[in-house]
Amino acid sequence: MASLPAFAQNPQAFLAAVGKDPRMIVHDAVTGVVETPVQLLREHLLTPKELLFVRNNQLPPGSLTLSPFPATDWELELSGLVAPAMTVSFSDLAGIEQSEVVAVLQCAGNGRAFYSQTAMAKGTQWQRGGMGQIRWKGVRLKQLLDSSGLMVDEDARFLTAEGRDSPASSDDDDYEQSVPLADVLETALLATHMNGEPIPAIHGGPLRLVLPGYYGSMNVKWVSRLRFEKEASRSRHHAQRYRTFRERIEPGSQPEARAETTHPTWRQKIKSVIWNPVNDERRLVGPLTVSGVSWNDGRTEIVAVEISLDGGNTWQRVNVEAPLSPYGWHPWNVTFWYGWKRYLDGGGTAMEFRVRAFDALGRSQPDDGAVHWNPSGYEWFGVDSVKISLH
Ligand SMILES: Nc1nc2c(c(=O)[nH]1)N[C@H]1C(S)=C(S)[C@@H](COP(=O)(O)O)O[C@H]1N2
Ligand SMILES: [Mo]
Repeated sequence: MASLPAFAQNPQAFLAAVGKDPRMIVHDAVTGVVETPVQLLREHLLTPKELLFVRNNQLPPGSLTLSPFPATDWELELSGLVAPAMTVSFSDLAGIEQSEVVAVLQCAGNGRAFYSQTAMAKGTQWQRGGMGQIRWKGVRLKQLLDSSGLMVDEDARFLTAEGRDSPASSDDDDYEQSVPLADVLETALLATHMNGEPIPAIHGGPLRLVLPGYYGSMNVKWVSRLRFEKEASRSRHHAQRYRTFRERIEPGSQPEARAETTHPTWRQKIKSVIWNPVNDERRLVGPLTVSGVSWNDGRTEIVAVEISLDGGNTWQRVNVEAPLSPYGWHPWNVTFWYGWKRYLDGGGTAMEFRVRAFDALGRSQPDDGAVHWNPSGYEWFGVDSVKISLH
């Protein structure tokens, strides 16, 4: 790359320049890839902008900041199998009925580091903090189509979103993603606000496609064009990256990602994260509260969250609180007042908590998440495990 900004050499300076909390974990200070430490994530039910993870493949000039992106001349083009093709200005959107949705924004690579305990999975080694919960506001795609009198041809099977960012090198494909149109038509939001403020530039302002229930990768930032098409995008980012294998594959193997053998990282898998205590934390012997969150793709309820203190032999239910939205975190907690000391590792001081969730479709999390190992380490949703020591 030509000339890097000075702060790219220095994670601390990078965070200061962008406006993020100085305690964030910097994975890449050039394009901006930053993870939230779990201790900070658990402090808020709506993740503040200073603490929200960042994942950029590439980015538009001037967008490495928490300040809003200038919206004055922003336009969104609607093209393909839609009639009439149309361009909407940012100010047009303000005149259309507004909607809000709370949703988990999670990178498809969140948890990749846990696959790497079995065999290295290529990419940023995210642990638990490649996610946050956000309240988005904007115009529903359906509302925009209806209020503008647009007709989508029934041959249109995919919605492809293009961002205004461009590839880091001229021989790379642009970042764009396709999702099944019928599945998102009612829920897709053209978001202008994040937690009550204009979307910060680094998070895709002034306009971002928000797809509740879908992995972060599909939530295209700086969205400038929506294409309604028969086929999905051929961009490398959609056709070769952000895909998992339909069949189980051998950890460490590198099969080619072909359309017939893989699936895009679309709807989020059911998942749980223990955020209190955190791994390797030392705790005093005494009453012990364990808490965290579970969520799924929002299509059906989470019906139970269970914890095991004995390596998965026996499980008990924890208290699950109502989520802010079906697409949101379901906070849970359990307090052990007595009796748990017998689970101390061989009379020692180490203790492990394992947590899994179930939804009304009977979906749950594998005991060993590595059964879904894939070369790029996407969609980790194994039973979460945290070990602490007591003294
Ligand atoms: N235009 C554009 N949109 C994008 C990306 C990108 O590189 N360019 N990255 C995607 C990925 S992989 C993720 S995980 C989320 C991250 O959103 P955030 O940076 O606001 O946390 O944005 C998605 N949308
Ligand atoms: Mo991502």
